[in-house]
Amino acid sequence: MSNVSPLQKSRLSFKPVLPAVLKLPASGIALKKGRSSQSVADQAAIKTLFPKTYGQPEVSFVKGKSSLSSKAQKIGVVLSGGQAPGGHNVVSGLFDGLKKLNKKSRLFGFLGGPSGISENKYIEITAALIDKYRNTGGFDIIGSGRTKLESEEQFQACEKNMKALGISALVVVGGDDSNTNAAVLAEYFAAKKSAIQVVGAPKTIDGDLKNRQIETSFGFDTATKVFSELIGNVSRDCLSAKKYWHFIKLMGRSASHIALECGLKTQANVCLISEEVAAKNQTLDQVTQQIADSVVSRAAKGKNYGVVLIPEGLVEFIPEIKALIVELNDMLALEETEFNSLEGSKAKIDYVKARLSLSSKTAFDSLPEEIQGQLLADRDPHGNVQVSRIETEKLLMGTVSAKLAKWKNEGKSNAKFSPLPHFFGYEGRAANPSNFDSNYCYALGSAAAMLLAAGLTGYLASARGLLKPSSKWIAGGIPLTMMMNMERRHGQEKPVIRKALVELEAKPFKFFAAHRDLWSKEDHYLFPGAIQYWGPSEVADIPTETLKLEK
Ligand code: FBP
Repeated sequence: MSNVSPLQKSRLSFKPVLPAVLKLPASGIALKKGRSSQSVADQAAIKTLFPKTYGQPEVSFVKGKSSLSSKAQKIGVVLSGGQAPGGHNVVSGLFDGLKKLNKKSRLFGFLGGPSGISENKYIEITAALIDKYRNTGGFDIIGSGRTKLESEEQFQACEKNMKALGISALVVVGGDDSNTNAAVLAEYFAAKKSAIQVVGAPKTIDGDLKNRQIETSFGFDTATKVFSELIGNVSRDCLSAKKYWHFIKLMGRSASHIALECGLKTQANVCLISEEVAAKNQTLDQVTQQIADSVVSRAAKGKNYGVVLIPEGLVEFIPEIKALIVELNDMLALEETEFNSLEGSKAKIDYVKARLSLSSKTAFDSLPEEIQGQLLADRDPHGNVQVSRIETEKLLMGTVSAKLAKWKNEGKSNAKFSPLPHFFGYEGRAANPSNFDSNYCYALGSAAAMLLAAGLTGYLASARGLLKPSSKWIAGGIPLTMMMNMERRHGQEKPVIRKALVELEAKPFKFFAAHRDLWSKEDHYLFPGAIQYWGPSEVADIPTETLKLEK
């Protein structure tokens, strides 16, 4: 028996279509520079922290006389953070781009994420190796990790290891936090007059690394297609069995882009948007009421079933829980050693209860013990609560059940309610990339190779005009500092790439808001089905609803 499935075999031979300019011989690719840039906010602070890399211009590649270096180079690449479909194509696009510039150039992959650089764990990425991973999902070619590189010692170790290998540039494939690290590293190397360049690629299924210059992060397209297929299947099951309410938590960390995209694609009965909850200052009770209202109004029509989509980060946006989390984050950062020395969940819960402000203690006390424990679980290396570990779907199943029981006692409703929890996240993160993500990632990798050949550092590779066929995309680079602002992390103000949350004034949310009442009361489910790789363009190249509506 073969060790690859027929689909795997076929995807390995798929040839991504590059933006036309990147298909030209390297001697015909010129660099076009825009105006000097400004950070998205806190300009003075960011400029002071990034004196060498602040203010660089946006750049794009155009047909013309090349100023790209074709010197043979050794380049490092690292995959950072959560998996996102298409990561392997960033590596293959980078590999092919480097070889196009000079056949003698070599690519090294640091193993297991950023710690691979500081700990000197790497492999050489050869043609034979990359050919096994083209157009495949996952990050398994070199693995990934969430170690944050931030100390002077780590930077020195990275520099020493890369110099020993003869590496002149590093490509960081990561989300907002990892690319913030990339910006800091680029500045560090530039300030030390070290010749090591750093370029990033915008990765994350969460869709929150986007802005006026970056239209979407890679992986969002595929992951939301996988989740929407599953949600569509669950909705069809609802229509058939007519007996369950499915509470589906969807990955996405703080931002609700994934929930909104899946809501638009499947027209589920309820789709919560954390950013709206925050804007309306909705309490947990009000969020509960919104779902319970849908249960009751559907029950009145004999529909004792439904689908609720819950963004992973919801709890961080419910005002009383948000304030609680901010307090907990600061407390756990400042009192880390003492807190970590406590044995068992009960001792930890008692410890924080004794130290919380009155309002946060009230919010904490209102939560079931399981959720309390989840809120105290380890922070990620960037100091964030790991929202994937908080079972918000179960929390809401409980609060909705309680509200319906209360209404029953009061004689207000007798709705049948049988809820089931789901969490879709890991199911979509390592999926075979869609045609869009295959092309997008390959273009990003290729653009990264050209940015390095142009001698640039502190940039994020970009491809724009994404609703057009990939041959028409504009490839280039965006200065990392342009996307930065100051935010509170680990109890301190830090320069970070600004996370893009769902904008309530933008078209995707407005379209959703205009239709959700109907979707809540009636059965207007859509069944997107599995990702298609062949067939008519309207099914094989279907863009995200978010991108379509935004444009
Ligand atoms: P990135 O931000 O690194 O792309 O990760 C995205 C994500 O999939 C989130 O949606 C989720 O909250 C988190 O990773 C889960 O992290 P882990 O893999 O550590 O469980």
